[in-house]
Amino acid sequence: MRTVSSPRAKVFRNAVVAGAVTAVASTAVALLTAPAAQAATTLAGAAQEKGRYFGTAVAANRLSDSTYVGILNREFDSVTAENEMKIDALEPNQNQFVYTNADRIVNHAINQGKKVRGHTLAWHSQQPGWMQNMSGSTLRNAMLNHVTRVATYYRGKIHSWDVVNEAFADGSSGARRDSNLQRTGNDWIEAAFRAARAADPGAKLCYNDYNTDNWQHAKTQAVYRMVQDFKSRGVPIDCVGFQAHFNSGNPVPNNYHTTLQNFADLGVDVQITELDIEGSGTSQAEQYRGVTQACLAVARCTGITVWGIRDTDSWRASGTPLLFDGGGNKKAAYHAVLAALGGSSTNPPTTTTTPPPGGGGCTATYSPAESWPDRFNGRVAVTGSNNWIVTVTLSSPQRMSATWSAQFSWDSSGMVATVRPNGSGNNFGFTVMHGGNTSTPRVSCRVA
Ligand code: 9MR
Repeated sequence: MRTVSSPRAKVFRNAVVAGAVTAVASTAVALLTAPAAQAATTLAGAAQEKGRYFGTAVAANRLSDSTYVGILNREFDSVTAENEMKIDALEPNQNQFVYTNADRIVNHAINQGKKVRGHTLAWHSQQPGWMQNMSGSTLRNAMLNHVTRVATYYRGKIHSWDVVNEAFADGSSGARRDSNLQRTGNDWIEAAFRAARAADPGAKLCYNDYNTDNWQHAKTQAVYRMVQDFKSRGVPIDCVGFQAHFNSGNPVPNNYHTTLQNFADLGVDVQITELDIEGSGTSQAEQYRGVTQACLAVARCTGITVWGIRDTDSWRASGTPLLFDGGGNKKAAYHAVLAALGGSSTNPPTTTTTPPPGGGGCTATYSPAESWPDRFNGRVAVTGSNNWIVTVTLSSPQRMSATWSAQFSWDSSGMVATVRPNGSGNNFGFTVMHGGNTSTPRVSCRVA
């Protein structure tokens, strides 16, 4: 992911550096007295500690749903547009590109510091009408033009592109899927990869498909042979995406780890790109756990993306295949994935209130606010006095990287802030770099 450079980001970085310098003197003491670092409490936070990302498909029309966006911002550090970057969406008329909805998703992700998976540059499905009616070299050129224009437009913003999607047939043939693109010549896939590399040399280029999870299946073997061939001939491919849409008729195979490892051994990254598992309760949770463990067991499995946030957001909503229920509550499957990633959901930030001592005095109420994979904001509201002193205590390895609306000073450990009014009222806030410890800062208030 590229760094977004804005004046605000620079101020933020400087604040982090300053905080780090103040903290150096007390590191030895902090190490002796600090409680054991707590486990990450979000999917993205836990995945990052394993060197991976945890993403979700996002639909642009849900970005106005605050529950949806709240979960998205808190839990995920990678985003795939569910439909908005497909060919019909981006090039509805030939050579007329419409990026509005795709940009809403990409910009949201980038503003929140999340990666973006691009989905998808070349596919037999969801083609605009004008492309469906094309064939031969006209179609080949139109496809390559689409790849070049879109990958160029998003150059520098996309972590991984699904360059080609679903190009192999189901069943036992091991053949390419018949399509207008396939009929332009068997080399259409490598042509698409070369065009994508030329347009965005920094993006990882993936082949993405479904029903490629079971190592024994002909389709899996056929994709494997194509990747092997591409690697041997220098066709630019960096990754293979396993969509991983599972249900009772297509359960998680017990050789899933073997499949991922065998592809990785070809010298490509593997990514689980559209995970959903129909079911409920323990059985669903155990399958999610198995998929997560399979990815963690393969060094080149770089991330997992689930295909939606709440069950009600899913393309298979009736199968309740996702990690959050329709109300946005964490399901057993969520807890299984988080635990498999080494995280823990036992210490979510909560509101704490310090009552005024002996009736008089003041009260400081802490409320959790925005959160990102590496940091969170907290707000404190003071009542009972305008002449207050609030103490905010962090726990190691937390550090404050930004403050606002009050005057802050720190003790020598950098963990205890003494906060006084600065003339801007009785509410203030701060950003905590949590270093994996998302426990709630403690606040207390006294009258000066
Ligand atoms: O989830 C997508 C759904 O909203 C669309 O109607 C459908 C149309 O093809 O595509 C779904 O996403 C698919 C993805 O792009 C490719 N792999 C299979 C996914 C589920 O159908």
